[in-house]
Amino acid sequence: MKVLLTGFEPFCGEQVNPAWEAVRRLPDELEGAQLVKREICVEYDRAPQQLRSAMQEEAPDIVICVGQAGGRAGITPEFVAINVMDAASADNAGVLRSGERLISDAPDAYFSTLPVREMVSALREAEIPAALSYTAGTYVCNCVMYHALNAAPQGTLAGFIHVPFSTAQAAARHALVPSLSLHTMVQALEICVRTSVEAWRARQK
Ligand code: PCA
Repeated sequence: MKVLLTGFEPFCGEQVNPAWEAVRRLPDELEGAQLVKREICVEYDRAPQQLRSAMQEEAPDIVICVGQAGGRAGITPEFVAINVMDAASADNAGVLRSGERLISDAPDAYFSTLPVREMVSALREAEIPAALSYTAGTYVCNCVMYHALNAAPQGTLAGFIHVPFSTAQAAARHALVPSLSLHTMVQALEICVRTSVEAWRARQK
């Protein structure tokens, strides 16, 4: 079986995106599952295309997209993606969106099909701060999560996890912001992959 993981390029003036930095450090195999990793851009128009092409090429059983949520203090699996783009910041192509739907004739929202509650429990069990999040925002992360769920064939688990700033990003700032080490983020993603693989296998029985 195959797990597709995506992480974003840096955005909003940051030098790195801890989401991609953590995703690219994951092993190529975990729990007997092959892990395929892709970096995607922070652009409303191109990011969904990049994700959809990767999903078509790889035909994964599980899709886990990962993004940075600066200011959050732990790992936050996302519960829901909503059909809107609406952010004060422009994307990396300079595009601003204010209230447009992502896909005009598609549902208002999709719930994650990843085992988000089990992920949060397993993360806490491993002493990694984590909480379920009920908003993935209205910027490119929500956009990618929505497209992942819209594109996922029946039986494919898909969803999104936000990670905080890395300690390196936080240390580069004068004001204190919450952060986790990349090492912890990699550990956290491994736990999330394991939990998802278990959930996928349980469904096959
Ligand atoms: N975080 C942004 C977009 C890219 C990323 O890593 C977001 O939360 O929408």
